[in-house]
Amino acid sequence: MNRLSLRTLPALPATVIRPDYDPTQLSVGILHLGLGAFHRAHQAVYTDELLVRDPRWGICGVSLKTPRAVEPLAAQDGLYTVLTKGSESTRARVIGSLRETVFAGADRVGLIRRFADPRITVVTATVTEKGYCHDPATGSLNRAHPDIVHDMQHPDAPESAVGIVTAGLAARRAANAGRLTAPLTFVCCDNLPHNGTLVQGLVAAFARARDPALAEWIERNVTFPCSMVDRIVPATTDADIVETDRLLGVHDAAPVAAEAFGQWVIEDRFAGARPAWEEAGAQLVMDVTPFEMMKLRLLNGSHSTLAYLGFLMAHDFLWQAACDPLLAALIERQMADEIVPTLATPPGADLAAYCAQLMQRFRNSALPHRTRQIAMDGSQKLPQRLLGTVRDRIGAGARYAHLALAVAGWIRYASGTDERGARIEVADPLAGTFAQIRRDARDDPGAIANGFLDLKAVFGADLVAHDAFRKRVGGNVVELFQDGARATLARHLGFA
Ligand code: CS2
Repeated sequence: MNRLSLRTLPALPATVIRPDYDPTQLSVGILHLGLGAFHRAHQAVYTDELLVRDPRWGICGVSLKTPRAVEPLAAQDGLYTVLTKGSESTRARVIGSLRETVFAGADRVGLIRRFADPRITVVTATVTEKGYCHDPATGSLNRAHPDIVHDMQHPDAPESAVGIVTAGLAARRAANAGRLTAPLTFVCCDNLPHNGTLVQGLVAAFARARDPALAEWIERNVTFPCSMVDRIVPATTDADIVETDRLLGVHDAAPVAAEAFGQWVIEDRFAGARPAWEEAGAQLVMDVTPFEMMKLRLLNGSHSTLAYLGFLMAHDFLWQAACDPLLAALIERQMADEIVPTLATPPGADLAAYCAQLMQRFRNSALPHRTRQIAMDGSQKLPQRLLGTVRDRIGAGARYAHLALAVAGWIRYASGTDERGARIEVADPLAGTFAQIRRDARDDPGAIANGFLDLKAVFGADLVAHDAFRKRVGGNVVELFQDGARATLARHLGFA
């Protein structure tokens, strides 16, 4: 089978949507860090919409940790397919916005120099929560993180995203010495609270340690608007590749499958030129906070709850968990009774309708989203997905019984065995710590719960010291170990 490429593009079947511009005529105005499925189904698609009118915004996509995504894309001239999967139909669209693909490990110096290119005025990033090497509970730079330790010693050969951005900004500053500055905007597109402000703080801390004048230059020339990003994009499966090849008639080794829904809300605080993403449906607003809280707490909070308890209840896929009547009841009550009361309604939104739409989105069986995939990196996700809400409920003197059960579900999962006693491969930067807690607790559920609840990096000093919170979550962990998730949940909901 021929390969998808600029050469085979014109011969694709008419049913496949494709670039309505000539990809070879684009210049590169965006540098993107993190070439995973999410970027390719989100920012790259919004950008693709604009290129027929404004060819300045081709993307240079950088993979920081592995060449895995780069190789197939490079072999296809950066082209790939987005399969949009609704419950009834699938649509294939070839995206042409990714004009260059780079593996950081192959040319670190070239990558850093790229930040100085005056045509590049926007840097975007999807490096996952853990990719910023911060302390999830406080949002400050984790100076003990091995990548940060390395980058502090070798600032010109950085490994971490924060180290690379700082080195890149130093190169931009050097290139602009004595001339007009070239303002730059960094748009974080990861699911973190106040993501722009958070990354700005991390880069500032790193830059200050390296050179206070650099930190000052960054403060004057670079903005870090916050953004809320949303589209459910599971890891690509072999079946997605087979389906894409059938629809295209040529082989695409790098397709992504996503739901039809998409949302992007960006704080309108750009330092220099930017793509008119609003023409592709993005919302440019003064304050992203209410949108971000709605999304992180309702969507991602529910996702994590379904992932941990759903996995324990033997659901491999998220849609199965969302269709399980017990879990669905928990999620609906958790959203309506405990999460929504902590939120401000974003302009134009309807929180009850948003919750109902989420249940539909979660139940999309055309997207096999693994509970195990969402369960990854819980230590980095829990603070913004569940614990901020818990804090607000505690502050208001209100109930948080459902949220506490969700947190207990995480602890039960992260303790590393499933309900049949089989080992769970817990993927998390703190996995080693979790295993040590389990060993020290000698399989005693109460001691396991206590070990986890002592983790300040996750729970913060306040929740670690909060007796009522510990008692409630700890009690749920013991129940989950003793009776299993299904019986615990049935009792919790008053169904048993
Ligand atoms: C998911 C998110 O993997 C996860 O943790 O909760 O990736 C989720 O699918 C997206 O945030 C949806 O916008």
